[in-house]
Amino acid sequence: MINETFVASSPKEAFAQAVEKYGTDDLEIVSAKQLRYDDGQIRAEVVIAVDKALFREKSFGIENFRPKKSTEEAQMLDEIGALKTEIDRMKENLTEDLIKEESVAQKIKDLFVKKGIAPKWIDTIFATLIGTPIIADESLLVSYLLEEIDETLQTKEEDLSSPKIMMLVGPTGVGKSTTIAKLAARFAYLLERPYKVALINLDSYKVGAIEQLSHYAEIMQIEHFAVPTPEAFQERLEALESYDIVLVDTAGMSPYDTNKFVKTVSFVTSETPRKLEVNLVLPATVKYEDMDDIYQNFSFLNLDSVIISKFDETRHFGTLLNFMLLYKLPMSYFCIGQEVPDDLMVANKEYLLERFIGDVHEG
Ligand SMILES: Nc1nc2c(ncn2[C@@H]2O[C@H](COP(=O)(O)OP(=O)(O)OP(=O)(O)O)[C@@H](O)[C@H]2O)c(=O)[nH]1
Ligand SMILES: [Mg+2]
Repeated sequence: MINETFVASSPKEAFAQAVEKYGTDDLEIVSAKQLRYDDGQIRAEVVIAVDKALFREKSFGIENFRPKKSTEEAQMLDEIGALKTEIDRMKENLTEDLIKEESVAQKIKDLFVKKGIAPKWIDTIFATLIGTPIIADESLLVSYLLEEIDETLQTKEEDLSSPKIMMLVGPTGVGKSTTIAKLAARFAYLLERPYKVALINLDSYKVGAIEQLSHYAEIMQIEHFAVPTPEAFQERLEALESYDIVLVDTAGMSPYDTNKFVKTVSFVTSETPRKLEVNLVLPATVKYEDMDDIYQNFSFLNLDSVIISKFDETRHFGTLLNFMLLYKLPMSYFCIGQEVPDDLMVANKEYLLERFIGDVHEG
């Protein structure tokens, strides 16, 4: 409470002032007295007790009571307020953009991973795109990834300008012998000029392996030989020195078959009269879980290229692409069916990419 004094010529008038100010006569009167002032006049003083807040409100008004800010301070506060609103708006937009970018990138990553591409490879590409408009735009991002795949893929041109030995290695049943027959027919009969071709079979494990190759060789009238040891291999190659192309078939090996593996390595590392090109035959149907094992085991043979077989047996090429992106081996030929000699083509990136794009667009 606070004591407030009203002064007038009579106590009645002084009280009337208090009633007028507070709008009520229900006021607590503390004292009422008449005094002679220094100027000789007699005046009445009525003191009432009022609530502090009510006193401030009635005396100064609520607005007036607040401490007055200087114009400069008020201006600054206004500016800070505007700035804060702007920051809040920017924060909102930024979060929206980030969420949008993240969801576009995540969606495309999920799609490519679903198609068999390794998340690690995608992350490496995305890391180079942060802050660019590409990462926030679905179709730009898909095109960018496809371009990256295209650039990373390598093909090996068919080069028959000098004599060579081509050995085909790979897991069991991937189509090595069939591909040898297709290649033999291509080189001997289907190119601009005929090449002198011979076949050597190192596969002494599989029942009927020699017969399988002999069958094709006899139809095509191409020389064919089976050799049991690296020494015999060496001798045979020397005897075939006048041939343009010697194709060498090997036993299919599971990546865990050490016996066959050691034997094949001994053939590969034996002295040959000319360079031996080792080609891994990999089916387009390769399983994601098997990829690493296949590479780890066969890369010991110093692979020159990869021949992709069984293109016709799948519509999903992501895992195969993943293998090529990860190990960066050039592709040399594609086998697109069982028919000898027709179902063979020189490797071509567009052919593979078109099929992959078809698969991606199916979602
Ligand atoms: N659909 C399809 N089948 C193929 C292709 N290439 C080979 N094959 C088939 O795959 C099977 C195995 O072929 P082979 O040539 O004997 O395979 P391989 O790698 O020599 O097998 P092993 O010597 O036992 O390791 C055969 O039935 C072939 O007809 C192809 O491109 N597409
Ligand atoms: Mg075979």
